[in-house]
Amino acid sequence: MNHSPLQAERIKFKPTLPAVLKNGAAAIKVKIGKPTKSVADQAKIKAMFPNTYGMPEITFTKGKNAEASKKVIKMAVVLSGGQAPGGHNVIAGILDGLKKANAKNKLYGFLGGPSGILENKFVEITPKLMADYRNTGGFDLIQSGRTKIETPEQLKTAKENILKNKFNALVIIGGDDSNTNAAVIAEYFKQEGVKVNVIGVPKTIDGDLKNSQIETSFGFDTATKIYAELVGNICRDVNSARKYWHFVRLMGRSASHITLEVALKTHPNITLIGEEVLAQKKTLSQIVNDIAKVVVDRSKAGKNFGVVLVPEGLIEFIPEMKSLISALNDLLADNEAKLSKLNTIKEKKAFIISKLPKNLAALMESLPEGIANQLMLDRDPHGNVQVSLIETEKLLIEMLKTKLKELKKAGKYNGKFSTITHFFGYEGRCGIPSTFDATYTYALGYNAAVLALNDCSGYLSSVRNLTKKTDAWVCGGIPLTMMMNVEKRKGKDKPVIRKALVELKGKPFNFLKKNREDWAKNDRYTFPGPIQYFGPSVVTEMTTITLLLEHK
Ligand code: FBP
Repeated sequence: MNHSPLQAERIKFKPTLPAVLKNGAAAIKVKIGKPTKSVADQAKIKAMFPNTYGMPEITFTKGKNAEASKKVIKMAVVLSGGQAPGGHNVIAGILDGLKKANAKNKLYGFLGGPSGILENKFVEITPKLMADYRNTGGFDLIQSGRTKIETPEQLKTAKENILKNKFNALVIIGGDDSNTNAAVIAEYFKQEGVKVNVIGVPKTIDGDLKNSQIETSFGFDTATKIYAELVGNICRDVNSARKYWHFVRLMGRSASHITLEVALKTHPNITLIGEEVLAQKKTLSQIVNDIAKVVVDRSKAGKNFGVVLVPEGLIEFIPEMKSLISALNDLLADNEAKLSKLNTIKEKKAFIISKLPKNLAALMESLPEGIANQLMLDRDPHGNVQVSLIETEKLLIEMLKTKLKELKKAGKYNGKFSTITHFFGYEGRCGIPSTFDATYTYALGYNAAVLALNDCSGYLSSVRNLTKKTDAWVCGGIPLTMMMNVEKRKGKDKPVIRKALVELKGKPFNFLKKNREDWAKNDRYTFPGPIQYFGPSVVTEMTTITLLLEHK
């Protein structure tokens, strides 16, 4: 494999292990905590997971554990969902944890995500193969996918393939949905008497797989550093040219953690946070009015420029837009035949509007043409509107232009509003992991191997105390069922790991709230620059502002 000079140097990096993991599984004892409960809906979750509910939290301490290195195991790993920097290091950590315990232990990787389990496609991950992927970004060693193993047939196939290959453990590296799936598989295996340990690892750049036990998901650190570098550069460009308003939409399918972290790192003029919009029940036009106020005020101060951050999930947090999308999903599904007979988009739109309740019809009519069309035409394989494809930043700009025209007519605004749009998402998901992510993921993987060697099934690999030196990180396992609640999915009760949204009473959001008036008026931009892999520890080892504030 060809490596760039930086990657070649980076491959040599040896992540420090937390002190407790340093001497391998034979020197790690399992400390059993108290039985646990799910975060909500205890009776329902208990009934859905009779074999894995209530298991105790596990913490690792130093001590003799000869058993863990006596057995020889075959372990399989799978990457699930969107890419996140550090995935390869989780695998490297698992491999090294297994080999340190017993050189005969082996690791295999299912190919292409969970569908690889169903299709029985895998490779052996040997130390030689792994060598080229240490500290690299991406998931290309074994790729990823979004298949879920849920139906009785899929669960049976998974069991047959795992047993056929004599695997003793399965590690699922994924986000909230994938780890919910890990819990379902762990429960199914126990119910079937299959002695295969299933362990999850918390991954997602979105940062929404976190709770009182999981401090952060891996990938969030690197991805937000990459976006913050880009946004910081835009802030500097804006401040130099002084002629454009830049609207930047940032990934995060639902929660606004990425946008918040990037705002804390760069201090843009306007930051929209979906969770706040929902809490304040804001309408689209109220959001537009808020932005317009800042544009007008800045213009009066001679500043016809600025930077606005927009979270990818914003649309679904706006109550009226959420209602419109849900009504459209139903209408489009119920009237498919009639709609297919209409020839033009104009006719389709008129038909849809005639079927919508009055308030939603008015909202649909007020939307810019391109967005209204997108809402009607771009649908996913289930027939639903593809919210993540909606270019919210363009929607806001179109509506702002109309608003500013009105203000101009009324003599309340006399500025220039030239805009440039960006969407940053895929740019950050496969970056070379930061030192924090490289070290955290290696520890998560190593820790997952230790959990498997101790027959802990149905656990999420947990490494905590992350704002302290690596030596002091606390390792162990959190029962997956502990993080669950019941939510309605397609009209049915489903057990799911609760997604962590931006906490409006939390310190990171409050920092933004306290400063945003100042950032709106005055140009307090900061320029984080690129991720540093070499140099003073103050820049190489820093983690997210979110984590630092949450631990303050
Ligand atoms: P995960 O939750 O699986 O980690 O993926 C998150 C994410 O990167 C979102 O931020 C984004 O909306 C989505 O994936 C994009 O998905 P896809 O890769 O399927 O286009």
